[in-house]
Amino acid sequence: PQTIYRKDYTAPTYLVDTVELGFDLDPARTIVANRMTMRRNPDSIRRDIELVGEDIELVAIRLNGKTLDQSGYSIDGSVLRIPDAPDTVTLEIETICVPESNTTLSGLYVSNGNFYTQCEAEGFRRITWFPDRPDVMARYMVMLRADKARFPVLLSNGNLVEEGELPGGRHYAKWEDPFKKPSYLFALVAARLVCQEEQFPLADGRTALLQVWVEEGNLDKTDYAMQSLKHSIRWDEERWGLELDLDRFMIVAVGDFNMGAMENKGLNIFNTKFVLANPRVATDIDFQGIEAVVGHEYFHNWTGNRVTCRDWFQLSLKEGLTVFRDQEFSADMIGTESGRAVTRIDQVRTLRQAQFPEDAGPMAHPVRPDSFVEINNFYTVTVYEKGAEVVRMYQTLLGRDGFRKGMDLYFARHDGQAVTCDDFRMAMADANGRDLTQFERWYSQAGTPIVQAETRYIEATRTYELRLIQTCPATPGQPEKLPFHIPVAVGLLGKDGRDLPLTIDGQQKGNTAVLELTEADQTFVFTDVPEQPTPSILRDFSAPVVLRHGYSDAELVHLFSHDSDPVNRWEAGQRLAMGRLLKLTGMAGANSGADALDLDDVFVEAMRKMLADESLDPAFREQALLLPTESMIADQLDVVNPLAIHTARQFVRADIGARLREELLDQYQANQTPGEYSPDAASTAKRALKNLALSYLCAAPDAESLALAERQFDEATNMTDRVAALSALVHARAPVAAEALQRFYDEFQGEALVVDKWFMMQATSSTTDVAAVRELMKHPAFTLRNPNRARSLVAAFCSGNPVQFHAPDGSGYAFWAEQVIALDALNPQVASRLSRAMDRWRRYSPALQEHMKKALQQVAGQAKLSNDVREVVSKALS
Ligand code: DPP
Ligand code: ZN
Repeated sequence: PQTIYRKDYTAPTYLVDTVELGFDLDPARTIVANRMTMRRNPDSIRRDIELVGEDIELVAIRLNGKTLDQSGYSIDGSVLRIPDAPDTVTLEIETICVPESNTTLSGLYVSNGNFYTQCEAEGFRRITWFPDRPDVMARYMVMLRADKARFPVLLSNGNLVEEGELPGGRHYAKWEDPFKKPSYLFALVAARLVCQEEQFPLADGRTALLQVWVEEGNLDKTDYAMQSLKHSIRWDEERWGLELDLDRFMIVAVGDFNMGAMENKGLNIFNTKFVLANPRVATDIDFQGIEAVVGHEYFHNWTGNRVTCRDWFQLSLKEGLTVFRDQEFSADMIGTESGRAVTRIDQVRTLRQAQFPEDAGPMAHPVRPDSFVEINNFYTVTVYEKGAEVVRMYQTLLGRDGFRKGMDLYFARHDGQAVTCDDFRMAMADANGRDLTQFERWYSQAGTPIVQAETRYIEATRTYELRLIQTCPATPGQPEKLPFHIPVAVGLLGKDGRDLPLTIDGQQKGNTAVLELTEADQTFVFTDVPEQPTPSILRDFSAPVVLRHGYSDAELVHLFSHDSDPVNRWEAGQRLAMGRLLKLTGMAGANSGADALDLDDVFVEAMRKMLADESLDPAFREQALLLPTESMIADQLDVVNPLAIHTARQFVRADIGARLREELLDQYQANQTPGEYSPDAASTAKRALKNLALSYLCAAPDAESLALAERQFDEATNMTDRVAALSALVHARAPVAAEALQRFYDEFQGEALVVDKWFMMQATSSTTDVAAVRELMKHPAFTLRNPNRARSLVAAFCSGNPVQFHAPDGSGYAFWAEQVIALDALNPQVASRLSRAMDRWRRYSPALQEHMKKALQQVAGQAKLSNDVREVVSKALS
């Protein structure tokens, strides 16, 4: 496969002004007629018309009305070239595709008998020949024709301009999108669907028609998506002054979908997982996910669609920015300071759980990658979540107002354009009169920077020195790194736990100072410091780095009890926990068992105090009591022993469960949410703490705790409580677990998203071994063809069940290889995600490595393999 480099970017040879698309939709044979008006791009050095196409049959091609025979064009792989074309042309192309056999879910495909499209990143070329690249922006007119009985609803981007009947039981609809857009934002839906709709007033006095389309039978699950959409529209108006630019905005839910959702102009297509919800079938986390993703896709209308990416290397331009926007939206929707802090803590957990490992593994890449084989492999936590951190750092450095000025300038300069990450950075710099040259390294250098902090208090001069030393580990292709521009937010706690007012260079900095670390080694001096303080460094997680500092337990307990910055308060607890978990992991590895393990009082008492502190938001207490995950622990170790990690973590959970039993029971009772279910932040927080208490109680499973879980399972009136109870029973290996699982399945077998939960819960239970997963795969409800289902069992096992996946005999890895190969034949994107489960294989014991390498080689040795999977496994092996 061919590697594509960012440095090789060249402008398109021809620009497209208008596209008229005609679809004669038939699952077995869809005819696509494409008429483009094109003109030569004065900025291009090459002269041929260049189009790309994939898996489509070319029927005819006409240039300015004249049919081209084979001497008029050439096809080389996926590229079609027409030499010697005039400066302006009308190009007409007729092609045929077969949606019903398109299992890749990219391009035009059929799901449950209905037509949908997915064109990002390069799916449009599977529909017609086109300059399928984001810097070609055109106006689209779309005519859809289909059988009326089977496909009563015909949708595309923009506005409906005409619809009517056709002979033979067919009908048509004509759609026109008033905005020019890149081809990846094209969409159509032809389906038997129903919708919830309403007219919604916009800030400028117009109204827009909002619709949420679902399959019949799901109309009782669309309220929350609709409400989230309205909140999103309002929030974008209020926080950023950005308005909906269309008269109509549609969300369509589809059960077979590779990603979470897609921001097609005016016609967002969503994985059902991020639309369908009611209390009976969806958990609090599902509701939060819907709000975030509805917001995310809606916010793309400005950050992505109106201003789009010049090329796919710039993906984070829209994704990092839009994730940042959806994060801010979710935080604002909660509205409280503590709620905002909890969303921030969640973001930090995601980074540590998924992005830091990516940045330290074979697929490490900069936020703006320099090369790729398959762009679909770069829809990553680095581009998305680290990209969002990079955007957040602008706001930290420039302040909220400065950041807004930068956003305004960005839109003023680039509305309607396809631009780069540099353009965004320049808008931020210019709007604020700042030099952000060095900041560019956040886009170009991969790897998680490490900031080492050393401190010194000089009593005689009442000064406090904070020395910060930054380094960044080597990553593939980048052996050496230059210093980053890192905002480090710092506070100093006095002995009474209160913030000391800060003075640097004679300037008052309040309680938190944002230091700008730009050198490899830099010392900051605080003056007028009355006593030896405890430093609270990297408040609010002000940069995506690893902070190292030799904190004593006493200092950590002090921070955990008092830090006014909730993120660092939480962080102190994580550090206390991680220290214990690492020590216990070492012991469990050496003794191969939990027998000799022991947990100290300092830690247990700190947790006890936190748990019972009713002055704190339950959501914060839940976060503070959550231990670092097994993968976060693994990330700290040179040689990973999954069983020892699991044993150590389970021991800590059980020990907390036993020793804090009274307090856990108290909180379990105190945080009940009787009455009608509501997914609001306060109720969600209570359920989270209550169910965390339940899971701790069941980690040291005594009969009473299991009875509590069983009762909760029986009496639950919402999915959050039901699934929490079931999960506690399953993970505790309770005698009733099997029967409860069966009852759960029987009750919810008609709800695909709940069946996914049912599979996932079993896949991630440490009692489920490979043989049991194979057994589950024979269940009539299982299929590899549906991405959600494949992820819920196969991927969940490979990525979320470390003990069984890493079974010493290598059976987990053999299973992985088999499934990657099977999935790749159906859906390379889903297969490629699964193939990432082996990313960190070099961190395991030599015996495990041997097995893992064999499995990787087995996949790499397949004659027929997608570029997607080949890129991942060859990078892992290289
Ligand atoms: N649908 C994906 C997202 O919104 C890709 N754009 O992030
Ligand atoms: Zn996005």
